[in-house]
Amino acid sequence: MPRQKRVAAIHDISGFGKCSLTVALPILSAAGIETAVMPTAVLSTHTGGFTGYTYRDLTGDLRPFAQHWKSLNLKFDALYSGFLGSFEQLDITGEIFDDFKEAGNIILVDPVMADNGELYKIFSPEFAVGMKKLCAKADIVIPNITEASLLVGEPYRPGPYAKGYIDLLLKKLGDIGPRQVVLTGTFFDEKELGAAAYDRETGSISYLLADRIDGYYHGTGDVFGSALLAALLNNFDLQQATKIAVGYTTASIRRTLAAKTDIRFGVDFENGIPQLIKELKLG
Ligand code: PXL
Repeated sequence: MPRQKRVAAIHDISGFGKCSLTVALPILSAAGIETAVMPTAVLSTHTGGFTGYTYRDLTGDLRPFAQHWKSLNLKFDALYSGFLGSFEQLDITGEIFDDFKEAGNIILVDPVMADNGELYKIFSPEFAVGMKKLCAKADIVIPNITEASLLVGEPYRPGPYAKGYIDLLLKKLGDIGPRQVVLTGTFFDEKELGAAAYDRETGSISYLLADRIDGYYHGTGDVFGSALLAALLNNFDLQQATKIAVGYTTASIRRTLAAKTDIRFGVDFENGIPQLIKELKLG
């Protein structure tokens, strides 16, 4: 039996509306990975389309969490950050990466801050500058196109995209520091949508696309990122892991569309877990 892998997931916990930790924890756990959680904020729902949500910022807890984990001599095969609850958390998360980085472990940053050409209302433009610094410490970054354009200072364009634009974003993101980049929301025509994966060291770029489903569903970036990390930690390479994550996310969206669920409520990723486990060769 190989040693069980362990992840530290640094995201918010939104009580309702399936995203961040309520998605990362079940997916990674189902994939056999021990998942320690460091909540960055506690909300009653995510911020996408709901009003009146509660918001408890946990900035003051992050360093004490990390210090306690350090005192226990905990080691992580991956650190996975997503939605951060305040501007200060960008630097604190960077310090946590420095503390827990080891040869061979993976720092995966999902620079959650924007979508559809716009920064989320709760973030200021300086947040994008701080996020770029955090991405410089990552081994892998997984932005959507809006986040990518903010990080590299290219104008945001709505799709369908020219390959040249996607490849430019990938290369400029690699220049920030991470060896690998996965760009979500990539599409070249109206029929297919998925992700582009780039490895700066080998120079390889691949496009992993699936049939496109209309509509914007909340939390899909977190479903994608969690499945991608689950596959990487189960020893799939970047291209294979991206393919698995695209397939899993698309199937989750398809079930949600068929059920006519409110798009703010998140996607039905749960009923895809048995299939994901098969693809990860765990079942
Ligand atoms: O899925 C990204 C995300 C995570 N957490 C919170 C959010 C969002 C996107 O809006 O609001 C609280």
